Amino acid sequence: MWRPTLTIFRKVILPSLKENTFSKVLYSTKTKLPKSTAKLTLVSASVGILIGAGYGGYTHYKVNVNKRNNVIETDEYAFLKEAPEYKAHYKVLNETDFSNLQLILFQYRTCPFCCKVRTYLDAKGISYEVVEVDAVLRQAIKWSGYKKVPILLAKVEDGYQQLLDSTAIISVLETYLRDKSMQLRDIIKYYPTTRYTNDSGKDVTDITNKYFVMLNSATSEKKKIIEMEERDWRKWADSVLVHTLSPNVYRTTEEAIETFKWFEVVGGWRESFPAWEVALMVYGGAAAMWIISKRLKKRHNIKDDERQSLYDAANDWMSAIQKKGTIYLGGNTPNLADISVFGVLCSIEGCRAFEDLRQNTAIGNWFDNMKKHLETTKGRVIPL
Ligand SMILES: N[C@@H](CCC(=O)N[C@@H](CS)C(=O)NCC(=O)O)C(=O)O
Repeated sequence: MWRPTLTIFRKVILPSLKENTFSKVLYSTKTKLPKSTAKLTLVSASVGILIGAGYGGYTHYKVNVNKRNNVIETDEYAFLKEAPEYKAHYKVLNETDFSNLQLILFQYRTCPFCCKVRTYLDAKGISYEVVEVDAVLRQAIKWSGYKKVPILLAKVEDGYQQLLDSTAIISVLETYLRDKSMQLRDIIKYYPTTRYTNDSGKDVTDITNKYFVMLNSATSEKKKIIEMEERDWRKWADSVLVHTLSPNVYRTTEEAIETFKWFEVVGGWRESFPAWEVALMVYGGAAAMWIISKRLKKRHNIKDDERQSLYDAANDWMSAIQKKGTIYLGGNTPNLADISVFGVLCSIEGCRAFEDLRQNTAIGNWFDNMKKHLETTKGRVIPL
């Protein structure tokens, strides 16, 4: 479940939960309406959602209006003297982890950016704790000024250092692992956060240098070319591949519901929320995302046949690897680009779109090799 979904949850579904009217509509439609009317139900639910979204969007605008058109360097790397109160859901423990890192990952289970960070930690054999953030209230990250996930909290000498943005997190940790003489708190100085207004008039936070791993020693020309290729594919994962996901997994109302039912299972929603709220999240979320995905499709120039854009992306990636004649883009072991592409794709692993992707492109082989590789590097999962 990624960004637009969550925004809908908070700004639309949550207010409607409070008012308790919208929830009644969705709850009763789930249990009583015959399947043939499901689409109609979704459409009417969506109208309500859009009205709510309009309100949510307006309040958001009011809060941020003063910052328009400025590029501001900010300090979002909160430093905490003590760990915030948190409840980890599980930990990944790797006895052979010599990184000296103590990490807590705040995540949504099926967010592609969180999947990227988990894939990185698993590929490097790092131990970490995982806190599943409730997508509606986001209580678990209230301590942070940063409103998105993933957030990684790293224990450092005199406290806890917040790291943010999946790509920056990976670059910061990779810089540290390559030269442990540098402290995380010094490394983040190479990755300042900036806030600016993008072309659509939206305030966004970004991190300078986030695709760069900082190296102390000079590298050969040959290595520089390899590193540039790795960076380019990491960027591609964030700016192309990730945008093919929503239009595909929410392509039809049926697929959108299927996708949300998969979120429900892997996210353990039934264990965490009452049945009526789960129904609301599944059917309300599916309705909202079905509509929003059409807008995203236009915004990101996804083809009329959305599957084709997904297949094209997979084919581009696979032809880069095939050109090299290696198992991974990184050769015999995955590099940061392999990790990023795998992370993004495994966020839709349980969806019909992913099954179609396997059937219609050659990506399945590479994906399975990645999975096998990660089984050899990842620690044991210990439920808490
Ligand atoms: N560039 C960020 C994007 C993170 C992101 O957009 N996360 C989504 C979840 S998939 C989120 O937290 N959205 C909440 C919101 O936008 O309010 C990264 O790579 O970590």
